[in-house]
Amino acid sequence: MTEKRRVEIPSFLTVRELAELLEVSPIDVIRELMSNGIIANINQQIDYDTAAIVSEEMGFESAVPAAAEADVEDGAAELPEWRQILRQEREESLQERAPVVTMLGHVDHGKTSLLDAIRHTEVQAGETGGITQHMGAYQIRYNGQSITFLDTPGHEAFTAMRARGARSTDVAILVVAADDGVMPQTREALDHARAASVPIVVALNKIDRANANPELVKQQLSELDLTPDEWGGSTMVVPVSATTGEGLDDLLEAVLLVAEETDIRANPAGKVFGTVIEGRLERGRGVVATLLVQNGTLRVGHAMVAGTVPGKVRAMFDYVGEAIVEAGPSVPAQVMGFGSVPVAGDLFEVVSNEKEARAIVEERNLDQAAAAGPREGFSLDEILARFQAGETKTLNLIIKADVQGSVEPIVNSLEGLAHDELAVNILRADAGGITESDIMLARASDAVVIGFCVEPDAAALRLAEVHKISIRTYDLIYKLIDDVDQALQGLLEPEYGEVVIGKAEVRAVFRVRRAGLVAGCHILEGEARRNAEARLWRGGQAIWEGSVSSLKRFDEDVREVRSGFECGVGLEGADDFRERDTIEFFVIERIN
Ligand SMILES: Nc1nc2c(ncn2[C@@H]2O[C@H](COP(=O)(O)OP(=O)(O)OP(=O)(O)O)[C@@H](O)[C@H]2O)c(=O)[nH]1
Ligand SMILES: [Mg+2]
Repeated sequence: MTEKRRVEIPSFLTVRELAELLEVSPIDVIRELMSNGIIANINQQIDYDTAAIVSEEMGFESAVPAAAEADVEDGAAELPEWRQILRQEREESLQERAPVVTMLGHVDHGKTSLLDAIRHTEVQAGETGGITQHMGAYQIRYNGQSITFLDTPGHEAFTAMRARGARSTDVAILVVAADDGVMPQTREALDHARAASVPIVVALNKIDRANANPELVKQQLSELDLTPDEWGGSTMVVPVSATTGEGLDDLLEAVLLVAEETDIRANPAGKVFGTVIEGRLERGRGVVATLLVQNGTLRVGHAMVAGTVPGKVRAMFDYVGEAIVEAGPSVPAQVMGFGSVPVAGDLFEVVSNEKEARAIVEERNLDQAAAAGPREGFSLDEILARFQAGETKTLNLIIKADVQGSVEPIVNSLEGLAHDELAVNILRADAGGITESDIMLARASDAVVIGFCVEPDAAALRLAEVHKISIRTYDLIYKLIDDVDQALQGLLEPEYGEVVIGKAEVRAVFRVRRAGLVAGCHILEGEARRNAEARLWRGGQAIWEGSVSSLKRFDEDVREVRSGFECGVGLEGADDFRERDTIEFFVIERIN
């Protein structure tokens, strides 16, 4: 038997591209698709699964491209790390757990509102400007079944949070406003969900709006290969309104239905691990981290490690703030007891004791240091040296934010601001209040301290006053970015140029005692100014250029003369005026 030819098929491709790959006629591909019940034209996109079926039936062995293959084990495409660890649990120890559902979508499409409507609370109204800036975790009960929800922000700055939200979840709800349709972060969120192999339910929100156009949005969804099931596709698209509550039951039913198709189990008695959803420094409470337990049961007193942060669970709270002593699979818990703020998105695990936690951290730190090597161009000394040598023009910044999850989007957005020759240098970016140490660093590096939802403490304020260090605080990320942008503009080397302010025609020439030769002029346009520069034109040629030495109306010295008026103009050192010459007045101004 001849061996099947192997073809590498990308996640999405058109019928034409598949035909080219297989070196067959597109007609044959279309015919094969039809025999599988799929009516497609030559330019239509099909997904990997469909393409794989067709190519297999046409006698090929299909495979994902080599680059993607590294991440694929046993046919499970890019399983998030926690799922891979979970596979080490024995089958018989696995029990049902609450599905974890992440709200994803473009800014303002109603993710938080939907979640509030589901929970009957009012978080959305309480957020600054109604814009979600970190990740929230909640648990609800629906028809006797628990469901864990993660809320993510839709603003473009928060890519990493959406990616983390998609990776930590069982089901993604892609929220699309029916009056706005598919937008950039809708696509981005979809990519994250697909990259994490997470099933998607679409919530077509705001259908109460008069300008809602659900049919158009469904069309857009189809183009993203999210064809609604009512149109013969396989995506559940549920029309809802967070405002009226319409469709919420259908949405939850759809989510539970989709969840049935995935493995939503864990071992409550197994190895305790999960994902850091959020970490923050709270006044009076210290480090508080929101952890989503994904396997095992986290208990007060457990020693733990999250990334390179060791800790011990001193107290735990559920999402409404009630103290709890344990949290099992799918339970989001606010945990106190980490040594510093853990990084959102990192995995955490319980270890046997604090000593082991510290040992693991030490090892990881060593590994990281070895892997990172000396960091090019990021050492403070280096930046300072270059700055002092005038080699770079940089704005040095120290960023402090309330939660770890905000640090990253702020840093990313700020780094994206760099103008041609100007760099933004972030010397420190951490979660936590503004302290003396930040001010000292700022002083040493001529940096500006920026606080996001945090304030300087009294000692820091004092020190900042003494050393005249500027501290700016914000509670909206966009204002922060705007301000820094403005500051950067201010740092730009100013550029000066000529701005013509007026033109005059010489109508008579006088010789005046002491003032010398004076041109009797009529201002044709704009104005003449005493402190302006001027250029004398004759027959299309500039014959003189210099400063205005006198400007008079009748006998009086004046500062300016507007168009339509007569005046006497003296030009420094010019002694050759003729009738019909023109004088152009200009000033040198900053033009950027
Ligand atoms: N009419 C109507 N308005 C809605 C609906 N859902 C949300 N809104 C409004 O849309 C705006 C944005 O809602 P949010 O819930 O904050 O949107 P979001 O997706 O969480 O926004 P980010 O978290 O910033 O990405 C608010 O003014 C809501 O009142 C809805 O179903 N109908
Ligand atoms: Mg929101």
